Amino acid sequence: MGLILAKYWRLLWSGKEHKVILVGLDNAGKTTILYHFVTKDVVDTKPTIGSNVEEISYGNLRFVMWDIGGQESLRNSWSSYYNHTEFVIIVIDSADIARLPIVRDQLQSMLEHEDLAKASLLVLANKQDLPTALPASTISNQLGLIGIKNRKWQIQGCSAIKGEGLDEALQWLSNNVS
Ligand code: G3D
Repeated sequence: MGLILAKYWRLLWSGKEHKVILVGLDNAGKTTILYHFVTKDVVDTKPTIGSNVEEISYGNLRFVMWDIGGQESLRNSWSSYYNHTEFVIIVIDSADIARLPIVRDQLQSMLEHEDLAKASLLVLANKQDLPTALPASTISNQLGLIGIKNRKWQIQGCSAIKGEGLDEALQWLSNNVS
């Protein structure tokens, strides 16, 4: 009986776990955002070699978030994290205008991957505190988000350093869990 109850309890909880991958170019702010979700503080970050993973509770939901390294040499390994992903969060340095075409290409090839066919997409236009940051609407146009018809998507401006826009991001995830 104890064993059955333990199994039931595990199943109950496993049903509430939602896998999220955080991707984006290096320096976009992925790690800062991940640790803001965990601690609500700004932490010192180092470039992600491989990945960081954290579990985030929001209401009665549990998100398991993978922060995947964004340096050029690591981008080819992103697809090994795609399996069972419910949400893709792509983090963008809104002031890094020169690299937006790279982000657009990365995003397009991710969305074509069969393991992400059912994943919803949240674009975080980070570093909105910088004076040269493009607004989220301009980034949305440059990435061609309006053309995405086969999945739920959202773009959210944010500043991980100031902690702005991140509660809205978690709220969107929780409103769109499957
Ligand atoms: P990554 O994990 O995507 O590579 P990090 O990015 O989280 O390591 O952040 C890269 C740098 O951007 C860090 O600065 C971090 O403090 C900064 N950063 C992250 N989010 C914001 C933001 O919203 N606004 C501003 N102005 N800076 C941000 P350092 O100096 O440590 O390299």
